[in-house]
Amino acid sequence: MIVSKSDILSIRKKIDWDFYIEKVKPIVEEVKRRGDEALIEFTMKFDGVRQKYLRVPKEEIDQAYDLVDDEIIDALEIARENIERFHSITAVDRDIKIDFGDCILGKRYTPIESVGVYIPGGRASYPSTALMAGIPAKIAGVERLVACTPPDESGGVKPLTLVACDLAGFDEIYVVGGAQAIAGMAYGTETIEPVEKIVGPGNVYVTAAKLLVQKDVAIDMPAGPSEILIIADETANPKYVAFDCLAQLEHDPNALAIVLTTSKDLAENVERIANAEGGSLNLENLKIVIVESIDEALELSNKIAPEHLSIVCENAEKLLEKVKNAGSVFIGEFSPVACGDYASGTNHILPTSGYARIYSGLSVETFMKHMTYQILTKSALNRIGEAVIRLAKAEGLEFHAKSVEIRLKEE
Ligand code: HSO
Ligand code: ZN
Repeated sequence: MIVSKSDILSIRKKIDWDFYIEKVKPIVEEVKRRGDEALIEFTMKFDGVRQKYLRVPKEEIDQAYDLVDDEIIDALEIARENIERFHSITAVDRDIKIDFGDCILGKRYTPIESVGVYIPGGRASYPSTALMAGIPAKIAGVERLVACTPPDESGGVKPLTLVACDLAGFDEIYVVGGAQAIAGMAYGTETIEPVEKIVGPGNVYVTAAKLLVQKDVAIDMPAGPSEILIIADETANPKYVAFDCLAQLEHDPNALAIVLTTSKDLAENVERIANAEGGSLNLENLKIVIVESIDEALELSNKIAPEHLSIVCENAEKLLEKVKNAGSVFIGEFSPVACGDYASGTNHILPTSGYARIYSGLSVETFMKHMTYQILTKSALNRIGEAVIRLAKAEGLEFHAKSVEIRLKEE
């Protein structure tokens, strides 16, 4: 649908998080109180099955390899290799130790010890998500990597998801989904030891539960429906643009695809192809806007802060430096978002709903934190001691001042 510029900025539906947080509160409380029993009850209530087991046994994971097509395992291996390569090289978890002459100051990174990953089931069941979360976590050095995923019809986990989790390096896999899974990972039950950080996409209930437990554990970012924004000029191939939009829309009836183009021809062609090919999708959420210039498109895009930004126009790479807010950028006609979704090597767990203004996608750093340290010599103490004393006294903190004074006095 071709829409106006003014409409495009208010296109996203606002989610009332307080409403969903209230809904999941009793679930989280119940899991906190009754542990495994509550996990089983909520699973029967919401998923309509009883789990075969809460933790997937090792033999089941080993057997899963025989149940998955070898070609799919090969594809997972290719994806793993590329994700591992990119994430290892781009990890900025480098310890720094600076010698300032009279003192040494440094920064040291350490992994978060235990992390839980929510891997959605049902319509949005993606084994690829296990790779995207697990691989950077293991590169970071996370010791205990836990996955929670809702049960399938048989009360277990699909072999493909098990293989993906295993290839990604998960240490424990639990069959539980929804808000109850988040509560289980945050507070622990008889079977699940609590974790320190919870990451991964999920539906509104999962996300609301993450927002609720974040006073006690770290989380990555709130997740909303998937989005793509494509900036295109008359050189773009309308078929490629249309199919990238359809690929995004197939994620969810609420997924969003926006095309900002300087070409009326391209706009009409994309609309025509999308209508002809994407009949089963919610094409209401394909929004095409004709803009005056690529600069105007970039300005709008920066305001929207899309999860995926695709740039298909002349000098596309040059425009990267003008992009301020986006989860992941796809440049040129041979860079479909689907490649980043699976196998080029970048991450597909990205900020949606405009959160790209303040959050980044998952990376090795997501699973680390850093500490600073210092080694001061007496001469460093002489250099800054007086300033410390003065500031401490100005703040009325006598003992802060004294702790330095006594050292300065001692020769
Ligand atoms: N586009 C999704 C990720 C995904 N696509 C998984 C296919 N499988 C959110 O970035
Ligand atoms: Zn996708």
